[in-house]
Amino acid sequence: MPRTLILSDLHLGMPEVPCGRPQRTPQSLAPLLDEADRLILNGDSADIHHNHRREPAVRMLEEFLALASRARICVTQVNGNHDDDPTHVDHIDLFDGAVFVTHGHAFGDSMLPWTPAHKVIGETMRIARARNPKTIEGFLRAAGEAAMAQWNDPAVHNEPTALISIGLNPWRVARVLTWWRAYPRAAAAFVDRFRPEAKLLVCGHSHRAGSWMVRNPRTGGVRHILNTGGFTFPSSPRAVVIDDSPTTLSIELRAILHRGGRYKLAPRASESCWRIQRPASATR
Ligand SMILES: [Mn+2]
Repeated sequence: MPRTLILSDLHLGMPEVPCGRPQRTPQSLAPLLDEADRLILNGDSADIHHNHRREPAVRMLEEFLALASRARICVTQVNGNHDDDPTHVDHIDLFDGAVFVTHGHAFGDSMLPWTPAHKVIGETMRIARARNPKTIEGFLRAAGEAAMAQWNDPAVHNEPTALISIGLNPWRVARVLTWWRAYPRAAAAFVDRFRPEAKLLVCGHSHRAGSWMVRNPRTGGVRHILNTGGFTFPSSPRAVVIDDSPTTLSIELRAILHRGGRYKLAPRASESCWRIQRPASATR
């Protein structure tokens, strides 16, 4: 039974902070490669655009991809706001469109409402969306362009943009909590608009792992939102594990444990599992 593993927000190259999460290295992440036939890195895998983190970020990502290649695992890289790259994809439709995968920085009007870069990001996104306002590709590319506006602004490299910085500022804490509350709804609205046929959305970006069922008050339909959280403060990482058989898709949100300096998939699902019957005529 082929298995797909979806991870997000590894943030390779981001330095650790006191009381932060354990360091990620290619070697510490290697046990996760034993668990999959296919790996989807759903954005913010490495801080490749940050002036001070680029070198370790690129090196560690390349090492991790080399380990995956040696293990014969097919890797797909999805763009996040820290690792936008035109050669990567902005989204993936899996299993005949039943599962929609995207990083999650395109859902709202601002991807990082607690940061000083909030204004330049929001303004760039607004202008970029107006050029192609109707398609999912337009929205996702606008988010990529807005993300790069942050990294092209030298001032942001001196500002704490990571979520750890919120602890220093109560106003930022409030902004994050408000954003976190609204995030599953914004995610569901994005899917309603661009992928109404999808049964599940897998995203990351907010560093708040979990599963939500969001009801659309207009249609009464329910969207399942799975967020894999992140490997840095303040989240604990999770993985979406998809086992694919000819008749059923089994989808689980699993904790990722840090034991003995290595990241491993928890043996059991931390949240409910979903089973989706595949149409008899479906092709993969
Ligand atoms: Mn992100």
